[in-house]
Amino acid sequence: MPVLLAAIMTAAPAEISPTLLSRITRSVAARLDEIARIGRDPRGGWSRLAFTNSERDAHDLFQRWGVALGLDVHRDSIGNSYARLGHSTQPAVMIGSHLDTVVTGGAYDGTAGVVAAFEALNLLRDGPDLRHRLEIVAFAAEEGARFTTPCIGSRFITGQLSLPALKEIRDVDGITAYDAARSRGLDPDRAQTEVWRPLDVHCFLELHVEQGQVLEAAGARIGIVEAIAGATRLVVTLTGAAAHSGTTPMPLRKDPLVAASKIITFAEETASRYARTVATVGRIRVTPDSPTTIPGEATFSLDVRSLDAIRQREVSAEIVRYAEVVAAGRRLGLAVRVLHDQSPHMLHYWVRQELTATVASTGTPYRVLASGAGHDAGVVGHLIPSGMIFVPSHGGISHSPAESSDPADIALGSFVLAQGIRRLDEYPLT
Ligand code: HGY
Ligand code: MN
Ligand code: MN
Repeated sequence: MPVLLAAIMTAAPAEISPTLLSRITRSVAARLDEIARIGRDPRGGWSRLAFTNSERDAHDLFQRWGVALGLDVHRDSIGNSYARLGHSTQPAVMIGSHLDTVVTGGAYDGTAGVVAAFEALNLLRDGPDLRHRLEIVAFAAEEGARFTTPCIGSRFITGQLSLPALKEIRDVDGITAYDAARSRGLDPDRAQTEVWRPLDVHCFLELHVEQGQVLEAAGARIGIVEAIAGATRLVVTLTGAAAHSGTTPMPLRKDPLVAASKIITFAEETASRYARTVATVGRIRVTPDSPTTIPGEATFSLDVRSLDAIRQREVSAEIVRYAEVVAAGRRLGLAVRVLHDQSPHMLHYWVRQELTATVASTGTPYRVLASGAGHDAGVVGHLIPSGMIFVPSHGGISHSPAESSDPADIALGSFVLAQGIRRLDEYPLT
């Protein structure tokens, strides 16, 4: 019998003991409480936006956690943080997620994965040495909340986002991601010397809250992710003529906001035709933004996501074509900018298989599922074998102060992550 198959066949089921689960749960809850003190938003939830003080404060806490565990900690020039166990020159098993949030976001999106990584490392350090170096990573600027473009930290450090592109990405105030990073003492110009080299990394694993309801509805406590939805992100600007709201007859108006409302409704109707495609307008701005003035300009974001790469682009194009018709019919100017376009990503088969075998061996109810949300694993996975473990989100709520998950589920996920690392460590890739 081949060695690998023998190893899988003889792997003893490794259920977690109630004592161990409650110990990890207490540690998870304590870490979550500690990081929850950073970036609270008076409007509710948390707003640790990309390249802001609160995101950097969260990375400082990451460094303190690493030092407290005696790990080698460091930060790269775009602000990703690392905590390394051991000095093996072997390729690394990297685990982690992100610490930034959306505006008034939740306490678990990204954070749960970084907390779980520390718990998994703690579990592994007590056992036999791993063949590979174990390294925790917290990516910077994963959310598109500030710059619309997501996963800036992971894309930049894996060579999928260039320095010139970093100087083109702007927030609503016109600040570039490059200047925002430098304003926090980071040095993107130096990153070219730090780009990850695929042969240095054995695999990357990310635990994340599901942000959907599949696990909860199925009564499952662990998800193994097989695919991550793609995203096309546009900014649509309609230009008309600002005018007096009282003296301008309806037929003579050139109102970009009414046109935008028709396009937004069309986007909803179009995406609703397809089960695995969604379209969202999360931000809209009008100028001069005055109650007694017909707007002169309306600008809105459009986020189209799908697990079907062709459908993702077809729906985006259909909405843009409709916008062209509406704008022409109302004698409005129209500008459409594509800020981000990433295809759906299938996570590496052998990593999924090892993670699935791992969770099956623990006797935990699980599901294999797709992710409608984007993740750093979908970026790193373009170069490095990557896998994802989900834990349930209550009510599927996320990107909201009401986002919540059970620390016990995150603890169980940490245990499965640790067991998965041990299996993947043995996987004969390098
Ligand atoms: O927006 C997303 O897909 C993820 O939460 N970054
Ligand atoms: Mn996330
Ligand atoms: Mn998110």
